[in-house]
Amino acid sequence: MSGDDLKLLLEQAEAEISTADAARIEALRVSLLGKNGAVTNLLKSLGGMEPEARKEAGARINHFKTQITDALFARRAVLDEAALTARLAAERVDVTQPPRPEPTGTLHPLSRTVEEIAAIFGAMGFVLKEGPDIESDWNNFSALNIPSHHPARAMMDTFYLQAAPNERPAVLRTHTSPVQIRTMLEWAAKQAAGEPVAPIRIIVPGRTFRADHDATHSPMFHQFEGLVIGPDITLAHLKGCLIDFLRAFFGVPSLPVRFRASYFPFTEPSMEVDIGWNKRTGEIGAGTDWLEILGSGMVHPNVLANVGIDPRKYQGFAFGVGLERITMLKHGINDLRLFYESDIRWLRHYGFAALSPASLHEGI
Ligand code: 2U9
Repeated sequence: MSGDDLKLLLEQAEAEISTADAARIEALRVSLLGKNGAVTNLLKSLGGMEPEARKEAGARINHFKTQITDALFARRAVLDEAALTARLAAERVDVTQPPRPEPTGTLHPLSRTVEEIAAIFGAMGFVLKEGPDIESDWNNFSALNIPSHHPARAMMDTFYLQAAPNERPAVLRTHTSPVQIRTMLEWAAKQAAGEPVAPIRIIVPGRTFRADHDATHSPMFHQFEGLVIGPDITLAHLKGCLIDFLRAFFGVPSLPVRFRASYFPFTEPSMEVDIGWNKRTGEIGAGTDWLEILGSGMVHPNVLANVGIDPRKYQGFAFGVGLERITMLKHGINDLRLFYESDIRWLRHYGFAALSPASLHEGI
C-alpha cells in the first residue's frame, strides 16, 4: 500500500472514529488494529519487501497505527465524559429536599390543646388516661354522688341507650369523670390486694355528649378533667396546680386567677376559677374583667367512699375544663361549630404543624 493510500485510509478512519458511538468504536478497533485487522495485514505485507522499502513502509504503518490508536482513545474519552455528565444529571440528588413527603395536613386545634395540656401537666407528674364513650349509669352518675333523683341528671341532658328489661340504660358519658371513677376503683382494688400504690395524678381528655345544640353548645364536645388523690392533698395543692396550669397555658406569667365558691355534687368544697381579661378586646391577662374558665373542688367524701377509698385516710382534688372553650379563648375562635365542620380552609388557618410537639421549653 502506497503512502497516499495509507494517508487516505487514515483520513477515512479518523472521520469515522470522530462520529462513532461506543459500539462502533470497538468494531473499528477490531477491524483496524485487531488480529485480522488492517494494520496486522499491512505489517504482514512487509515480509516480501526490500530492506530499504520495508523500513520506510514499516515507519508509515507504525505512524498509521499510532494515529488510529490515539484517535480511538480520544473518541472514547469524549464518549465516556458525555456518559458521565448524563449520569450525573440523571442521578442528581437535591440534598435540600425533605427526606419524606411534606406533611400537608395540620393538627386540629383541639388536638393541639390536648398536647399542650399533656405537656404542662406531664411536667407536674400527671399521666394521661382515657376511657370509653359509652358508660354505665353508675360510673357516669351514681358513683359521682349524683343519685337517681338528683336534678344534676336533668341538667346534663343525657343521651340514653336502649336498655334490656330490668337493666338501667347505658349512657353516652356526659363528662369524662367516669374515667376517674374507673381509675380509683382499680387503685382501691390494688391496694386491697396489698399491692403498693402511688398517689393518683391523672388528666383525662376526651369526647363527651349532652342533648344540647346551639351556637355555644354542641351535642358532642370535649372536656378535660384532672384528679389527684393522696394521703395529704389539700386545697393549697389544688390552687397552686391550677394557677400554674392557667399561666402556662395562656402564656401569661402574671395572669390573675380568682377562686370563687360554687357547687358540684362530686366536690366539697367546690370552686369556680376565673382569670383576668379585657372583655372588650378579648385580651387575656389584661384589663379588669373576670372570665370563668374552669370548675374544681376537693373530691367529695361520698365519692371516695363509693369507690372504696377511705376518706379519712385520703383526700384529693379534681377539676374540669371545656376543651373547646379554652381553645377558642386562646386562639380567638368565635364559633364552636367551626371545630366540627372539617372546612379545609379553616383547618389550614387554625391548624398546627403536626411535627412540632407542644413543649414547656418552647413556651407552649
Ligand atoms: C371525680 C371527682 C370529681 C370534676 C369536676 C368540674 C368541677 C367542672 C365543668 C367544666 C366545664 C364541665 O366542660 S364543663 O361544662 N366541670 O366544673 N368538674 S370538678 O370533678 C370530679 C371528677 C371526677 C371522681
